Amino acid sequence: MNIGIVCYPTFGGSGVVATELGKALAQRGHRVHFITYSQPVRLDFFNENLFYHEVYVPAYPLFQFPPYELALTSKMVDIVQNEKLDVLHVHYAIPHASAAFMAKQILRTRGILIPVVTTLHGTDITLVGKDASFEPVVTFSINQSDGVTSVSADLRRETYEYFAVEKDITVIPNFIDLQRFRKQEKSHFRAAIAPEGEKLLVHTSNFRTVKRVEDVLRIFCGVRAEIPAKLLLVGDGPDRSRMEKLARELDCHRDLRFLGKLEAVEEVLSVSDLFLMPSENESFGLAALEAMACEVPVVSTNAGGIPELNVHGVTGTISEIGDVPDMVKNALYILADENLPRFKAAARARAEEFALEKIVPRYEDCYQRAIESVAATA
Ligand code: GMT
Repeated sequence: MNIGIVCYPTFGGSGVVATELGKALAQRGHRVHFITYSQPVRLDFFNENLFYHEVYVPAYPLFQFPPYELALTSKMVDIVQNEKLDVLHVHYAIPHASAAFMAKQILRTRGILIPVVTTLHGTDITLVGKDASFEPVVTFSINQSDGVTSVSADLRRETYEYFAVEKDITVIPNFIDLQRFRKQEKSHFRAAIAPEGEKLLVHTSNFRTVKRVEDVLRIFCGVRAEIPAKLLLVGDGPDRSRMEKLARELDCHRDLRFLGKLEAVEEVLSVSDLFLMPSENESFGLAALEAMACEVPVVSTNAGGIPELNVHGVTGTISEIGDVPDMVKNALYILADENLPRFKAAARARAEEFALEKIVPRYEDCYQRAIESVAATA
């Protein structure tokens, strides 16, 4: 197939999923065209089946808000027509699904029928999409898509609950490249970070409010009060400097490290014992899946789709959002020497259920169904 992928080319989960999907589809022989405003971070190599088309928004004094959606629409029209795409797959509803709808209408006037598949990733529904500023457009463009997928059953439930969506939503969970995300031998790194054999806790996120990084610090303090432990924080975002201040106030700053936006997150996960995900909202929890693939169990909340990944008492534990004492208790239980090996093994085994090779064909099926449904209307 000749596939167009539209996504946010950032460090965020939706961009990562879109990019990894495109790479996997290219490996499977499809031609994949990325249409975004900058080169996706994980797309920095040559592959004969991968193409990148940059969306350029011209500056003009009249534009207080540059009309990205229009430039994106025009680029989609251009690429669908000239590269003869079979399907357009847009990740994150806002504004990609509505831009795709407009592109589809323009192409129809040129005698081209392009099927559109929209993947809902989370905050496009749970946070931003619900806002009255966007809701009518989100509802309409989801209903106008020829295929709709969501990354968890919980996100599908929430979409039906808050939006007048009539379309069938197919759940296709996040997936993982088990070759890249596996426990690697990095004992020198571990010795440098935890020279006294301390337990290593880790958190990776975009440091936004929904991640509740404050709870990460408080859980860590609770654990460190009982056993020797260190904390690694990967990523960056709006709450980072507030968290640095809080770490000093809690007097745990000497036992933790803010590592910033690391590309090779699997190296940090390889030396870690426990992943903390106290999120308030999490449609799936790709960061937890990456940890589990590296044999790191997860202490998480029951937010959104996390329980569809993390199995309480098996691959980690689940607590109520904000219940820091419970998460401290659970962390200490998992980290106990008699429990940790079985949690680690179970985390990896669970991650294997989300192997890229198992999940990517489900997107191919979805494209095929969308292509057939549009052909049937011709
Ligand atoms: O985690 C984030 O805040 C980034 C966000 C995004 O849209 O890039 O991630 C969302 O999509 C990921 C990939 O499908 C999911 O694994 C994350 O759980 C989801 N984040 C939230 O729902 C908060």
